[in-house]
Amino acid sequence: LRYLTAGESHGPALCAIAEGFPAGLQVDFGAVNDELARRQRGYGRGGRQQIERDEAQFLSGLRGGETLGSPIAVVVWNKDHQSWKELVSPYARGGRKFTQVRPGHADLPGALKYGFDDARDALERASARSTAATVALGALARQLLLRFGVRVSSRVTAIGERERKVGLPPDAAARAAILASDLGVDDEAVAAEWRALIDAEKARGGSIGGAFEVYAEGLPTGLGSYVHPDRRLDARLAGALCGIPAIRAAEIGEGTRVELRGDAFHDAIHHDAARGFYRDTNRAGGLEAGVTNGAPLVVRGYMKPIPTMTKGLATVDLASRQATTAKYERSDVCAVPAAAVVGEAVVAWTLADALLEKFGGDRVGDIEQAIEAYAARVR
Ligand code: EPS
Repeated sequence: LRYLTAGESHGPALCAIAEGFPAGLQVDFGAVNDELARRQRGYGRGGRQQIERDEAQFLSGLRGGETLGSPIAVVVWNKDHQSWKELVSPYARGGRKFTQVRPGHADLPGALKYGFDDARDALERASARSTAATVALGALARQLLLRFGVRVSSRVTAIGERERKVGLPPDAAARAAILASDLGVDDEAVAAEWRALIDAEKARGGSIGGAFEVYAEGLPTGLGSYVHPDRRLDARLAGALCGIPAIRAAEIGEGTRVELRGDAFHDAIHHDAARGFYRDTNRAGGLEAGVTNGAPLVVRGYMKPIPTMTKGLATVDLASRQATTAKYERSDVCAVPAAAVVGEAVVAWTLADALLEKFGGDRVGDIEQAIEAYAARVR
């Protein structure tokens, strides 16, 4: 299973092609668009989300809503392109050059690497707007996983200095609360605190980061492998999370709890006939040696504050090499709730890939049978 995305933030569209998706999945298009809408929400977002109403338009790989095993192409059109079509398009280039490069964004390293005198040539692609395409594909992976009883969810666990790690997938009531929350959290008191932090940051002219947990319940034991570093599912998940713009760290389970000793850290193993092998604790986050162990997957992504701020940081002008302040362009003060939705998408994709590797990937019904036979063996 593999995919590519393409598109610029203010270009005509974001698009993606997925290859290796199995045949026989009836896709719920409404649920795909629900994921796109979730990605657009969140307290602290900027003006762009008022302009867009992201919708996935599928071009290939399905017939009558059912996947065919052939490449799936999907487009999310940029409404805002109407205002930018003379500035950013394969056919037009315009506007003032962007030279007051923002520390923390792709502006300077991108311009130097590719030889641009206008940082827009880098920043348009580097923008997290590209994650709309990722989420459209992630929504397919999530539906595929659900078909095999695997549910992916998330919650925001930190905004700024207020971290509240949970480490447990939300139950049905908590999931509903998280979906309804503008901060992706099932605790309104915490959300109120976080809103105040975001408001204060907006007033300062700054930006604020945070963290989120992504969960997957119902995973079969044995996805991923320990036999080689690039087959370890923990490494693949960390790579997927750190591939999201602004994500600077990933944690598997309680992986950063370096103060715990071995006997307090590892999850004792039990067995009974009804449940098979199980653990009462889950500090491993559902992964041992890069392999799923049947416990819920728990991974965390940490997002740095967005580099675009009304309070421009000290920088150097790309053209004159003179000291200046960074240019401000419309942006978000906080996009952590959106990053959590993208986190779900990339985790779902990575898990779907690992699942197809283990159980084969042509047709949904074949995979289902393979999973059942395997589940009986490992019990
Ligand atoms: C984004 C759209 C962008 C930004 C944001 C993500 O729209 P615009 O640049 O038109 O405001 O709001 O991009 C960034 C945070 C960034 O640093 O580039 C989106 O749809 O997610």
